[in-house]
Amino acid sequence: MRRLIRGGMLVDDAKIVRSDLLIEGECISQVAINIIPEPDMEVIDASGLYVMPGGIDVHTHFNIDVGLARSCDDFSSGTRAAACGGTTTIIDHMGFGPTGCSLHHQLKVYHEYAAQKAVIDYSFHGVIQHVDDAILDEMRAMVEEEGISSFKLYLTYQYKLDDPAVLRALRRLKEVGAMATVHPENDAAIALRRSEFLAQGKIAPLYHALSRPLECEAEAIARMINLAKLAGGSPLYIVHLSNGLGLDYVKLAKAAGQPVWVETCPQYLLLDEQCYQRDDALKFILSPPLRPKSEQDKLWVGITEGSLDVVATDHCTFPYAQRQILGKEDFSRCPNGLPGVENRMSLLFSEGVMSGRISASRFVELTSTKPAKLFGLWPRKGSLLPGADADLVLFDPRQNDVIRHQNLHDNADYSPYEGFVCRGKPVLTLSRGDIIARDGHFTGQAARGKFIHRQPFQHQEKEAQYGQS
Ligand code: DUC
Ligand code: ZN
Ligand code: ZN
Ligand code: ZN
Repeated sequence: MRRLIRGGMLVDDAKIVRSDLLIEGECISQVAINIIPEPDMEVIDASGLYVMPGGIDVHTHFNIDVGLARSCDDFSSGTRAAACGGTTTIIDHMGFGPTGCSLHHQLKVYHEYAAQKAVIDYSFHGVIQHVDDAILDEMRAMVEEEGISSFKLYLTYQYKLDDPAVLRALRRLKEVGAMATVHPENDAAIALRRSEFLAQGKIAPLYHALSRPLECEAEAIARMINLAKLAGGSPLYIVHLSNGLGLDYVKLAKAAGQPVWVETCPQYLLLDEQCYQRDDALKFILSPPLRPKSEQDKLWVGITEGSLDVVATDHCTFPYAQRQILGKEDFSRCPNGLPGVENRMSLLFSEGVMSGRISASRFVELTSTKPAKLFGLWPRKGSLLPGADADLVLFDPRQNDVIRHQNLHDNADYSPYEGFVCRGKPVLTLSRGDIIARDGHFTGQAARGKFIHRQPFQHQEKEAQYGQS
């Protein structure tokens, strides 16, 4: 099967060129100014459309049990929603398993969750619940045999790691060619503040935010950067950055040549702490919490100047009905997380590209190419090079789209972005050459997604540098 995408504006992370693109089977086979259609080619007219690498969302939590509740999107609903919004690959986070369980135990659980369900290609980040010799020994096999080349360290929640455990993990991850990703928040400071608020009867959602101020996050970012340096310069990826002070610490480290990268999410760019004054404030409980509007502006500077590397979602769905039951009497009983996997591409296209803050190439870098390079997927994913998987999203800048939860495909009962007007719309999503979504509806086959065996980090770092030169 050959598909010819004609007359579109092809966008990669470096340039925009009006060009045609030919797909043969699952891969891109040719990119050229004028490809003559042949009888066996299905022609897709892309005039007026941006043709870009499909989105890569490296931060989702399908099926995760956070103790208070289990998130209600699985690999079927979550990846369908992703596809409808122009995302063609996800890296989900393995959730916590039984105390003391091995890395391979959780990998098996997650393979079972995803197989026969995912409709787009996928991988997993490992999760380091505890550190001992057995876990450290397993890491190499995870990278070399299982294709899992990144691991999450939590500094808060049930399985938070202490500094010696973090140091030991970072040293070994560097050795085996894996990226450490971190949820940085100072758990002890948060626990103290939370217990003080609750003792005073301060149970409203606003106190969720006040119990974890930005200093808790920024302190933990600085600590992780220094521990990564002490570990010999292990590669470090900071997830869901919500504030400017944390970004300043990252910029210092980057300026000193330390291998540190940072992600933010649409909610931190577009929503702010005013949401905690609303009657439905429980809809916005997540960690880190939403910040003052002034922090949004600092993150947008990072997006435009290049110090922020990736925009992902942290998609983690708990319905409003459930939040009300669990969290009405006590903010700390409300499970944390926001949905958004279907809206990431549209929101950043609208508020980034259409608003004139960033170029379409920078959009591709943030949503697809950089995550692919950092997490061992490039150039198979995140590129328009011949030989790459034909994972594409076609955006129409002439169409507006109003976000309504009733039109989304996740299992939530609300959208935090309800009523938001997006300028520009993903009108076609292709995954390995298949048309899997059109005009916001899923058109692909069930369970067609494949597990992607990712490359070790070291290898990708070299390619990434090569690609940027
Ligand atoms: N924060 C959330 O709000 N939800 C899931 C995990 C996380 O770190
Ligand atoms: Zn987190
Ligand atoms: Zn997360
Ligand atoms: Zn639909």
